[in-house]
Amino acid sequence: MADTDNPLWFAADEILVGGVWHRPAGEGLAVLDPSTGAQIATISRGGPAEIDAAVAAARAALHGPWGGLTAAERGRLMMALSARVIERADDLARLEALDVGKPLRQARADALALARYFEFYAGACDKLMGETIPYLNGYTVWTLREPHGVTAHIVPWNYPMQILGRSVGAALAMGNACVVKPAEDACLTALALGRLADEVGFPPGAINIVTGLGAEAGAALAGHPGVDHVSFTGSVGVGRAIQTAAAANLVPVTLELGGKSPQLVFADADLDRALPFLVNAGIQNAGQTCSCGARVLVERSRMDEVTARMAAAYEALRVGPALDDLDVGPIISARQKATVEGFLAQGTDLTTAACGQIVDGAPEGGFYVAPTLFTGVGPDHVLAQQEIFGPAQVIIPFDDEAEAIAIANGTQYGLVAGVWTSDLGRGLRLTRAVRAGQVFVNNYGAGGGVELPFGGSGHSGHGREKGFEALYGFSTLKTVAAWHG
Ligand code: TXE
Repeated sequence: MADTDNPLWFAADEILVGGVWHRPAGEGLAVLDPSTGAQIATISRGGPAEIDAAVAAARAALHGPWGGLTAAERGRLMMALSARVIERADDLARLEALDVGKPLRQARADALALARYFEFYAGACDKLMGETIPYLNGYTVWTLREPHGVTAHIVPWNYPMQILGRSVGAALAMGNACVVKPAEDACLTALALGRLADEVGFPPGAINIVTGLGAEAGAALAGHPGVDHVSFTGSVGVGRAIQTAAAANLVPVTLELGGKSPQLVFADADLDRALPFLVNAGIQNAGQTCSCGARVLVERSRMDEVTARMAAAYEALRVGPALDDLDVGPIISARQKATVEGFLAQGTDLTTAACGQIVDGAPEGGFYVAPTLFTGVGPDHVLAQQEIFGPAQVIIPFDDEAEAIAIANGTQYGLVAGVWTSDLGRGLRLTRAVRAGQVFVNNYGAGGGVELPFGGSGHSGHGREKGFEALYGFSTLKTVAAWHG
């Protein structure tokens, strides 16, 4: 640890409003370590009053020092924050591992991704330009990209650092002032980021962070009349509630609501290359990943081989405490563990191809679930249709390309798809035919590059985060027509 052996080097029960850290009155909320079930911190239970104050502080920042910065100055601050995150990457990783339960190296990758988002968007601050438009004689017409104003960021618990980086990074780059409501199950790294932003000199109110429950602080933020844009990543049901709340104020929303993403394996696929991707896309972060490659669709002639090889990989998986840095950590909470187990119980009459192992000595109170690979699952079965959000995948055979496409597109989601084939023509055809916001040919995830726009359609939500595309979402366009005769 840089400062102290205590992984929490700041007061977790303080919230950040207008550049001031303070502790709201009232009982806080317990933060549990999913690896042990033990309480590791208490956070504040912010509510409508704290959200009101944070929105007002963000508005004031737009008219204060933050709003007065040039784009290049914003970029320098963001670059400084990126560098600070890299300096503290080990501390942030440890904090995230304790808070979310993700294996340490995955948590460290998330910290570096957070830094990379700020680096990418720092560089973009002064590079998004308007255009001039040829028009009637006597007029000069041009467009200006402007911030929405106050942006709300309601963040889930599965990738707190990455999701914060992609959404707050892009919003700040465009000059918005942010109000962040992290997930009650995992908000320690968001609070840490607020501290680091202070250290590098972010002006008061540019980033405000209010912890609390979704139904209280989250709902108050989503429907707040002082908010100009809402960015949400989370469940379909809450996404719908947020869009409804934002509709009252007629403000735009970006929704990223997860999926049931297919990985299509054709008979001519290079299985040696595909296999690690096929498995990792299902079990990374214990399957609690919006882009989880939960459905593995395999051309029938190679079904047995893929099943056997994936089963062998599953049997080698070791599940245990985050700080032991094994293949799979615990599920975030007892509630989510029960949800995942409820899904798995619906597969007991099916063929279970393989299970991973929870290591001996894993703490009794931890929220562990053994990774499970199912075969014999029809495309319409609940396990092949609904987001389990746990370490489980289904393998489904198909007979030809048309059937593969029909199964791939046969859910309400449309977030990500992977296509494995050595026929480039087929690979390209599939990129068109599959309903998804991101399609990967002979890979899955492309290393999670921050440059790649991300988002979905249908129940996966709408709008795009990441890449340059996010900058359009976090800004509005003003057209200016000047008559000069
Ligand atoms: O999510 P919630 P939960 C999916 C996944 C998972 C399921 C349930 O399938 O099993 O959702 O997870 C805030 N107004 N994903 O219940 O409730 C909440 O405080 C405003 C997919 O934990 O959607 C948290 O900050 N905000 C996903 C955030 O919403 C509200 C990531 C997400 O919590 C609110 C997470 C309300 N009424 C879950 N209620 C992905 N796409 O990656 C809650 N929140």
